[in-house]
Amino acid sequence: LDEKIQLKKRIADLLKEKQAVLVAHYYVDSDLQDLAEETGGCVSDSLEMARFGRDHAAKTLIVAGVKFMGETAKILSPEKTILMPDLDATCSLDLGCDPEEFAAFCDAHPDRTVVVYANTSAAVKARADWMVTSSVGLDIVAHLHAQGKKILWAPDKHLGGYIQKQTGADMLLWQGSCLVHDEFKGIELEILKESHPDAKILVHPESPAAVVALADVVGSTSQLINAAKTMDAQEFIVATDNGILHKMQIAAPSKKFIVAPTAGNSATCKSCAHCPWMAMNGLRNLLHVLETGENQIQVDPVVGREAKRSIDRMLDFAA
Ligand code: CIZ
Ligand code: SF4
Repeated sequence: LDEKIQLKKRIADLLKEKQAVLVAHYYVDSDLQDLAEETGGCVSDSLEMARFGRDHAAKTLIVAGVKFMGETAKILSPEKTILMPDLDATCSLDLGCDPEEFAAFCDAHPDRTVVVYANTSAAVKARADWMVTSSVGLDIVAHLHAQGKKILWAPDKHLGGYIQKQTGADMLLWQGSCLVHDEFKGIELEILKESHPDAKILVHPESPAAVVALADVVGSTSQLINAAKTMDAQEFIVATDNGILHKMQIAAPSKKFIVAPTAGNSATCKSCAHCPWMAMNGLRNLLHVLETGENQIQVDPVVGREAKRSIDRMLDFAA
């Protein structure tokens, strides 16, 4: 414990000295989330992380999250130095959407407006017309659908399927998935709900349709935290990465939060439903990159400029 306090103190001092700010995702370790808040950084979803980093005066952003978040920060702020605690922290959605295969898919469907989720590489964003996050994806697709546009969606099939159902838009879906959310199971959730009849079910739409169907609230991480705070219930079952429980518990200290069941795990599993790549972010490797300046995120400037168009469209829409 003492060591943790010392590490945090050293990191806080270095952040100041290097005019750096820490931007952390809700899914990373609670120590990093707390540190980001204590040092004037932010803890948020990928949309707010991108906005905060872009608008902050710091020369250096430390992005505690996964690779696409660091890349998005670099694309929006090419003049800033972007460091990440571990450059191997990636995402199954990003890995499952190879830029060349994706470009071929787009080329085969030139009549469709290309909408991609934030969880993709810079090259995939560069090929897209729009980038969206889960907090605005539904509104943007509804907007495009109202204009009579047909959509090519990538990479998350569950999120795409959910948006398709909600909006009625014509959507052709890439078949990617998040390895964390894909593990939530409808049947186990139904059984758990039977023993917690008053609990409200909060679901991120990267989860399978059978899980989404049982939800009281479907939403992005920020929307789910807000629901945890404002809904009139004492108990919640949460189907998203368990890192989010830290923020939910702070937002609603008297309420009880349970992680939704995953395949082969009991209802009370505390360590399941956690992204292995988010978990690569820790105090030690964060301190190391601050001390050494290692692990800089680079994005090819031409690719970055192309990707920025699709990101800016979303930011302008959501403004
Ligand atoms: O699952 C993720 O990686 C999410 C929810 C990212 C985000 O939009 O904050
Ligand atoms: Fe990707 Fe899923 Fe991890 Fe989010 S939780 S970074 S979508 S693998």
